[in-house]
Amino acid sequence: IQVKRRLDYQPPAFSIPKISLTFELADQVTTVRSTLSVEKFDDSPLILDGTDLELAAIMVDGTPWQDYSVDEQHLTLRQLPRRCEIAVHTRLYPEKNTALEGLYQSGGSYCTQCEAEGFRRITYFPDRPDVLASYTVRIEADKTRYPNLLSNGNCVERGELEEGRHYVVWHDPFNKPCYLFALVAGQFDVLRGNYTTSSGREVQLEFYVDEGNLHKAEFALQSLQRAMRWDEDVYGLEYDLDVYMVVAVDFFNMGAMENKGLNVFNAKYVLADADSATDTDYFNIESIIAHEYFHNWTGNRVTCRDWFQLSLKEGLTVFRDQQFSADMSSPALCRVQQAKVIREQQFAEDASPMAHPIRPDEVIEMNNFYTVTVYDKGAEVIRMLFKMLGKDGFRKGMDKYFSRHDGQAVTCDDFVQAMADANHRDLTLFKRWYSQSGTPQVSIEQRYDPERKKLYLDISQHTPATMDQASKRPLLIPIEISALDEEGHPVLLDSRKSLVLELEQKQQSYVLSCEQPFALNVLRDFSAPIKLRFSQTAQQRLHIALYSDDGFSRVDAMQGLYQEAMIRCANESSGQWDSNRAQSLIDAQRVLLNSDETDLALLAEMLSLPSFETLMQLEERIDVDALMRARDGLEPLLACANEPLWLRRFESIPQTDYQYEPLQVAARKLKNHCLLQMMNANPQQYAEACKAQYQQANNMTDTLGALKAAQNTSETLFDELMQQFEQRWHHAPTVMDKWFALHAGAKRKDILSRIDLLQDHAVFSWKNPNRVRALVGTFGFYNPHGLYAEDGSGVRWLTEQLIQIDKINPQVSARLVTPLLSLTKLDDKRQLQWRHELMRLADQPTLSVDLSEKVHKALN
Ligand code: B3K
Ligand code: ZN
Repeated sequence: IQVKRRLDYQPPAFSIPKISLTFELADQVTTVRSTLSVEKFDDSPLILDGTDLELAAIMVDGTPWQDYSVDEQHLTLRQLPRRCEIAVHTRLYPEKNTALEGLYQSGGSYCTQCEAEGFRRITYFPDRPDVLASYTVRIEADKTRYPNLLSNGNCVERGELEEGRHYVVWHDPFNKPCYLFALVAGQFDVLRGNYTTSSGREVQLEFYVDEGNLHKAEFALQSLQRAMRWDEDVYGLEYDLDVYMVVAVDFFNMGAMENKGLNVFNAKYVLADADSATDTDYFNIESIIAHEYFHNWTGNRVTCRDWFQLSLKEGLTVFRDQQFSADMSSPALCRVQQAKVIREQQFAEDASPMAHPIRPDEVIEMNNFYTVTVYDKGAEVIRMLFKMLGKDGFRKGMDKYFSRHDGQAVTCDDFVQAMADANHRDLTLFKRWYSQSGTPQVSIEQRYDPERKKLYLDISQHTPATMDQASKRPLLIPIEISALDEEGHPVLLDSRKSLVLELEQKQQSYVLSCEQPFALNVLRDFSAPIKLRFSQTAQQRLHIALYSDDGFSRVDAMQGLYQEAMIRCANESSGQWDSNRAQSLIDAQRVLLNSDETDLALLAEMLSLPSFETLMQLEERIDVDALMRARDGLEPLLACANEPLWLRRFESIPQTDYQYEPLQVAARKLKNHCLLQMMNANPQQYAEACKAQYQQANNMTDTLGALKAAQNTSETLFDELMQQFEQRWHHAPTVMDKWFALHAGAKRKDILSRIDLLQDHAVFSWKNPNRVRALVGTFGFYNPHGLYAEDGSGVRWLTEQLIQIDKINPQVSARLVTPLLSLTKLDDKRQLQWRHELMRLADQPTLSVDLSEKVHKALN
């Protein structure tokens, strides 16, 4: 096992300006003929990457070449002339490829996934992002079974071959790294659209979907058109080819892939209609379609020098898709969801053996670093820049970045430098966010002097050691702050409605002039990915929830209230509630339920408890049982206390013709939360209402709303509705994923035997990552009762599945192992159980590199 280090980077000693590839697709075996034009800068041997390839021939400038050697990972060619043409023929077996990396089969079609290092599974090549080449690709296949033959760029030739075969030739005029290569062959229905760029270029938009699914791709097509317009409006970035293709496949390891001009998508992020997709599905489709499109500039035109720089394209592109989603839907709700991801998942990663900076220093398996740290914390780091430089300053920086680096493979430093230069700002200290891992803890102490009308703030920061880095230094942390008076009106701070304090040192004091504030609204807009310690009374928190003009802060204030109460209840009375303890929460919810709040989505968020997974991140060690008891106990308590109000709100939201639009989304969100609370309060009484909603639902959001309301409140109703769901949807595996997930997330004694049974379900398949994630992933990530079962049965079950999955698809097993890595937070007994299971994994004779990197980190 080999560790790669960021600081060991060496530029390539050659260039490959051109590659031409011919794929002969045939049953069982595919032949790949590759011709590389090579220019060497010195006399060292040419080392090409290649994994699991069958080498058939090597020629240099047309004659067979003998001076080479091959091992498991490389083809090394010696004594080559400085300029030459190397032809390499290889054979591969896509049908046997269950890892879904390189060339593989999905359903009846061929497709590829090359990022990060999958191209070496297709042909011998320097599989690194800083080797940019121009690609010409010829695909040959049976014409009836594979009428659609696709690759990157523009189609330049097509024709017939013998024996019912045909061929198509593609040329991509833009130089690209091999991770952006793609090939697809199959039989699809094509939804066509078009787009005219602001400079008048006509672009054909094509969505390739399984036969019969055309109407389900309409929303994705419209999302693409919106994203194309948005990137022109906001960043002045236009599309650069004549055609933009999106292919939806069922077998895919993640969400989607931004291959130049030929995106490959997990079908669940392309296909939607009201009957089968939820509001969240629609949101995700729009945002992922945009994300992959935005990569055309941030990722493809300007790419990464090496994989340690992954956040260069991912953090930035996530930030861009977040901006887009905010413009298309509810900005406040978006921000709330983004903060949730950071607090629930990224903080967990920081606290785990997989802790790493957004620009990692050491990597064994690159696929293990497509993480919430690189992506989402990476986006938060970009967002902080945006906050500090302002909209116009940020845009100037982006313009500079593109004018300097278009067509290049660059580093995170290059990006920050462009931002710094365009704004004449020294960002040296800011760059530390790229090299330091961990979650900063910021504490704020406040004092007000009524005579001088001065607010004194003492702010300190401290980042606890992480498993990858022992010592930490202060960071540049922007903290956005405002204040409210007793009536809920804004109080000016230094004559401004809100301020961004740029904390730079371990400890800093601020003096702000202001009239007597009643409540301070700090970390507005989640202005930094930190944990904040700031003590406030329940009254102050409710005040912010009611009157802040920042949606994130309103929800955050309520979350703070719930969290504090639950943690205290867990620590002081081992999770048992008495009526006093919950009273301020009940009162706050009553005020909110009675308010004339018009943003129903925010209202729903303010009325929802933080997830158990978020609570886990609040303290260094957790009494799982007490905390779970506290959360489980609080839900029905709050539900019962305001029962009539939940019902009234529920009844106030009528069913309408389904549309995916912000107001409707918000109303459904609140309605379904109310239904859940009604069922929490009194399942007998509201079973009929729940059932009625299920049966009358005209959209999947309401269908799922009913199922979730029954999931943990009434086993009989849940089973009855789940049976109906299965009858209606058993023919649609992607929809059945929701059903598998509902089963796997249920809190019930017999959970393990139920999910064991489900593995034999006709629709289930170990080879399909969506199915496996729905069943095994949901259990591991979102069924704390199952996972933390005292006898260790949950974690044992998860381990057994991982052993099996790892033999099929290491990327999937390495992702699903995540819950097993967070053991240090647990009590001694569970730590032992967790360790035992990790050791069991480590002892597997054929553990994948992916899984082994994580397991060994956790055991160290
Ligand atoms: N760039 C791809 C992710 C590739 C993951 C490789 N294991 C999708 C995206 O972030 O847009
Ligand atoms: Zn991306």
